[in-house]
Amino acid sequence: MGLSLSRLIPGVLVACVAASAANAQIHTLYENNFESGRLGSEWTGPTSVDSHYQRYFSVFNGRYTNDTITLSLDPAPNPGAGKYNLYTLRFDLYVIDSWDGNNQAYGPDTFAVSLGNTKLFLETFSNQDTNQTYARRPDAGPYQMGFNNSWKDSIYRNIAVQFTAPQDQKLKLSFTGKNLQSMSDESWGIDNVRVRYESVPAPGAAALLGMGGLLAARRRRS
Ligand SMILES: [Ca+2]
Ligand SMILES: [Ca+2]
Repeated sequence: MGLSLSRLIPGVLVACVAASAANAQIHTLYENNFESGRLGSEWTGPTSVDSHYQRYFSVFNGRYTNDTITLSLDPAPNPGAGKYNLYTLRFDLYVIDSWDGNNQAYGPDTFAVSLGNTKLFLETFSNQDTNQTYARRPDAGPYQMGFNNSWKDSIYRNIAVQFTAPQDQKLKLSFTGKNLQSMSDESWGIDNVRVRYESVPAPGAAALLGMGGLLAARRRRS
């Protein structure tokens, strides 16, 4: 009995998780396209808003070089026993001017996102003929969109990062550039920042639910 249960549970678990994902409601905790031209007090660091080249970049949160800016948010409401909040951060990244990707002499030119001290995203980007770690092509670029006329620029839309967080403290999401040169040579910005969440069953709860359902089914058959 113990053996057959343990063999069956993985399938039951998958079914439970799939059912809950289909029913789960996705809520918006935060979204900002920065078209108002100002950052709220939820943003800290050397904050700035740029509107110089709106044809490509609209109004955005930037520009920065080797800086860290932080978005602080109250966590989503407690989802209740046996559940947790699964968050998804989405944003557009503007990679501006002469980023060198993995090049060791001029880089590696890195962009990172952290939750508190935990790295959620760490990739290099290039607007040159050099390799980068981020695995997909930009949605626009690289070509000259603005700022330094000598260098191309790129737009990566809808970068998505999933995470969970403690219920009893603020979410602190940090965005950081590293190994970059001066603002006129390598800079970045972010736009269309969205934080959404859904409450999903904790794995333990799903397994228990699955086992309960299985035992009930067995009882009915016997
Ligand atoms: Ca914008
Ligand atoms: Ca440029």
